[in-house]
Amino acid sequence: MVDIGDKLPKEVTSFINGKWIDPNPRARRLPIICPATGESISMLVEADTTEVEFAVQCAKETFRSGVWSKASVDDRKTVLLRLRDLILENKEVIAKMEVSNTGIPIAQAYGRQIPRSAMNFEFFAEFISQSSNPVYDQNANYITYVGREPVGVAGIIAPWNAPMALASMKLAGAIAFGNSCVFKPSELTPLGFICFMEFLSEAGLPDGVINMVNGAGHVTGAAITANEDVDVIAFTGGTETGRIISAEAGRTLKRSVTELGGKSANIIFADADFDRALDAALVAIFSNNGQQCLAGSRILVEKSIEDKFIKAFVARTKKLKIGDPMDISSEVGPLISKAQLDRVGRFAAMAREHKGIEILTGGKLAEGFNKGYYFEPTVVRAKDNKQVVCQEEIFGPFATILSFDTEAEAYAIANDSKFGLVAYVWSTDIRKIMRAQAEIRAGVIWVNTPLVRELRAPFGGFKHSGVGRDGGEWSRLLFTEEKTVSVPLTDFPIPKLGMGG
Ligand code: TXE
Repeated sequence: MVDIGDKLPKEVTSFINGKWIDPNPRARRLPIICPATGESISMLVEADTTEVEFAVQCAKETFRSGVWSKASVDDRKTVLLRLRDLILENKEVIAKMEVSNTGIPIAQAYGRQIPRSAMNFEFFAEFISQSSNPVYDQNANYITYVGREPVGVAGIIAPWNAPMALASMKLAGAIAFGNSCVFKPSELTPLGFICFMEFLSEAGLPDGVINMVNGAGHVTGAAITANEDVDVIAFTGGTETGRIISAEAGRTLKRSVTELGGKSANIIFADADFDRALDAALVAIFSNNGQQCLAGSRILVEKSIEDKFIKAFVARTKKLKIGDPMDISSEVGPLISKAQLDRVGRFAAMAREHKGIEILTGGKLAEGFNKGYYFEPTVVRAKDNKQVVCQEEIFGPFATILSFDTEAEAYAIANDSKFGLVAYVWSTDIRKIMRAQAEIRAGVIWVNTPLVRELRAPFGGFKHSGVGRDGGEWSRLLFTEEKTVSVPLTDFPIPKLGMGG
């Protein structure tokens, strides 16, 4: 067993140009809280605008030096694969750091978060070695090809709900294509990255390619987005923050991709494989403590199976094992923060007071915990999709069940949302499935499956769930500039100007 005690620094500073920055005595300190106890386990030393500027300039100089931006694809691939190996070799310590800081049950950190983080590096290592660029040879006088170059300095701003898995997708994409990065984890969850930063040079990544700055969004994050030398922003987080970041990217003319919230419909038709749909509905809303953008938080059940489904779903929800996230048998851990706990509690209070909503289980703090941010897995039945619990992203272990009579009604409810990230569809009728995927306005449709991430395919949302996509080719579009090069094949006639007498 790894004890993370000796890995936990008293203070977490920024990591710039291959080194931890000495703590600035005048910098603001923010406590890093363990959500299982509510206690502070370390302190974050906030990077101000000057420190962010220093990180950006290091990233820019590293980029200009060509040490990484012009490194061969084979060399970049080797480093990315080594990073994958280091994550897997050190999975125990990374998982524990991450869990101590996020409350994600450790079985899910081992089963999903850490393998996914490693896979992100492997995927982009393979991707860069296999991708090619188009050549246009239709014009007899020219051959025109499209080259690609890294964009420059990528600003990567990450959320707290799946810190390593989500940030590593952006980091791996950015560096695979030769960019340098200034990366800001959520101020709530920097701990998983402590070991990771130390692996960078061990993997052979030159200093200054990945720089990490720590601090609150409106201070450190805003300093990244406002910086004119940051060329591209990759953001995952809340919709309101996405709005601010997109506006700032527009003002400073940098490209950006935003992956935001969701209120995804999980449509279960009467002809579905009931047992699989039930298992998957639980996974889709209760894994990661319900704190995931792709959660199947609105379960739409066909009327004829409604009673049967609700009975089974509620019975299983009541049996979920809530507990210390470090315990391998825990299925639901604490929420990330007191603020998030209060937020989920407010939605439960609203549900309790609303005549059109029935709380079927949960709706209150979990019993048996005298500390930490534990909320009881909650299931409510709503009569009308217009109600707040059906419209807002609650981001907690909180499922809302609605019923429908017809296909048209199911699609109308699914689309009656400002979000459009994911939709789940359960049916054994292929024609119905094809109609569903055509009707539903969401970036990802999962048919008869819970969460699956195909990294080659685009991931992202319609409407308020974000702008842009990532994954294989879409990450390449984000993190590279295209350069169209035309080369003549013949001495075609060039008009002769200035020959007049
Ligand atoms: O996220 P924020 P919050 C949703 C979820 C949650 C809500 C709010 O509904 O309840 O968002 O969560 C940085 N300039 N999701 O407020 O603030 C911030 O420091 C630059 C969905 O905790 O968006 C952090 O690093 N950066 C979701 C990151 O943005 C700024 C994941 C995300 O935090 C900034 C998380 C600013 N002005 C929450 N303000 C998903 N899509 O998976 C904040 N940040």
